[in-house]
Amino acid sequence: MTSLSIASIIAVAVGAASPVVVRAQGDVAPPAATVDPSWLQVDTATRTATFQLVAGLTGLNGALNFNGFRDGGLTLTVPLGWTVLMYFRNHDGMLPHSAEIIADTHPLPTGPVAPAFARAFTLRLEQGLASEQTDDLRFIADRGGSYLIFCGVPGHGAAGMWVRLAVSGSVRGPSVAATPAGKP
Ligand SMILES: [Cu+2]
Repeated sequence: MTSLSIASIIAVAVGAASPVVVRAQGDVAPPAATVDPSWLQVDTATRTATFQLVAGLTGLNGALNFNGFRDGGLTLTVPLGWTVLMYFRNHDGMLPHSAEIIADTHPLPTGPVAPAFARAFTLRLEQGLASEQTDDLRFIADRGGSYLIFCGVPGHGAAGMWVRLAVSGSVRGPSVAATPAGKP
């Protein structure tokens, strides 16, 4: 009977402690956006970088973000000459979004502009793709430099819905990393 009583006390103690833990989690600030390594797949044989580009992955910036990042806070780096395959998906339940690779320009365009690489843009660039619609971009990163992955729906990119693409002649493989956010 003594052991049962102790078990009951422990059970009560655990039960009492649980709400405290929940409250403690609720009090802390939401975690900063993190880079999920599974977004990027690398095929060295075909020299192809495959990237999952998700519009409105989180609620950040009114969902005007790619993969939870805004204003260049994420950079995909690929070696010069590699093929880039981007699987675009609009995760935003409210707004349409699109994506294109554009030159690193300032000020930011207010709508669609000519892409920096042939076919480096999604369908319905200006109107955007509706919630959970997908499209693929496939292009060869045949010119080095800094580029923007930019939402072409008017106003979105200028409001922060862009991240970065770097095409580098001095890296051995693709990578994706969080980078300082700011104006281009
Ligand atoms: Cu958008």
